[in-house]
Amino acid sequence: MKVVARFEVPYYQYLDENSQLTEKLPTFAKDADSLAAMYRLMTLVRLFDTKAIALQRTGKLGTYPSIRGQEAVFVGVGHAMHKEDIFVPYYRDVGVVIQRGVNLSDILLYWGGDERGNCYANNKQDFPYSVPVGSQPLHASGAAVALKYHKKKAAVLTICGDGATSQGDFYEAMNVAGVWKLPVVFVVCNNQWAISVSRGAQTAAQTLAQKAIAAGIPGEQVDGNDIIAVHHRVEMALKKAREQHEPVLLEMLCYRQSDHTTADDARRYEPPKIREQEWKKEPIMRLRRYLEQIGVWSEDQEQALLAECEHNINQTVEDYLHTPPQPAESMFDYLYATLPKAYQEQRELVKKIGVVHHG
Ligand SMILES: Cc1ncc(C[n+]2csc(CCOP(=O)(O)OP(=O)(O)O)c2C)c(N)n1
Ligand SMILES: [Mg+2]
Repeated sequence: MKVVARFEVPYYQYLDENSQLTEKLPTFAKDADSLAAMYRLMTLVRLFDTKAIALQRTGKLGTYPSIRGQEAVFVGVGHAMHKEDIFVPYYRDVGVVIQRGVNLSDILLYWGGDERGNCYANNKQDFPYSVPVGSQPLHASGAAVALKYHKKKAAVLTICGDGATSQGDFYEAMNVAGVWKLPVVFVVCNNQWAISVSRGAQTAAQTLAQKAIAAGIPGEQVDGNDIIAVHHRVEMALKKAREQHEPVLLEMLCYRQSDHTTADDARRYEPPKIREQEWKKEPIMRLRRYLEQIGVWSEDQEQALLAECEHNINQTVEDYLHTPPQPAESMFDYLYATLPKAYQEQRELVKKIGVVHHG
């Protein structure tokens, strides 16, 4: 017997759960303003998330998937992307899309059941939210083919969950990215759950990052609660994708500090105490303590930020609640470029009955 190949999966962390540096900081993180900007965004996302759940609980929003505890993954990714890159989201990506010109009120509109919220006014190049699990990596590889064909100096980035990595689509997307050398970055938000299916029940693979190896591309694990690590690895990955057409898979380790969506009740399957233990690693307090240590954040700034976020979110909710609803037949208008005949008849029928759709 001889060994024909060996593979390694690196793990990246800069700021540990006690807000101590574990490595020399990457260049971007020496800019305290940049870190403070990400801190502000994570805080906004968390408060928005809390408000969205309250809206759903009071009957003013449809089913909503929380990003509580996973803010660093999404805000870090969004902050590292360039404007000309293309983003292919799944459904937890508020922290990215708000950095790509999407209004918070559009996000509420979408989760209120109004597809106009998914037709971003200020961003025509990114893909809309997509709920089918595992569809996003394939779309991303497809978009990357287009970028390469047009010789654009840009990359595609997509995010999916840990559960999605069990789908054949996920492997197919990475395989084609590897063999055709596509400018694409695959990010997995490993929040340890696919609804009620735990990470351990999902796959026997030791890491999700190693799934890249079969496709001939590198895979890395990243502390997804450390926004410095998230930002840095995404920044490096995008640079390689843009300049050398080298795809990569980044597995972001974090924890879902919520039910799967507002339609779920995790008490039925989540072992007790895990959430509390994982909370010690959560990303926002971790960065805040670090910013305080280096003297760029204070209690006064914190209070001012909370007031500013509250004001913005209240305004957003007002905008959302005062958006005139679409007529009921609009439900037929967003799936097909040309509506098949059978649906045309149904559309006319709904129009005649005149039901009004209330978000
Ligand atoms: C193709 C498909 N199958 C099933 C579902 C139902 N579903 C919605 S989310 C989800 C779990 C996804 O888990 P994961 O990929 O880990 O992402 P997370 O929601 O945890 O971020 C499932 C099974 C779906 N949306 N699409
Ligand atoms: Mg998951």
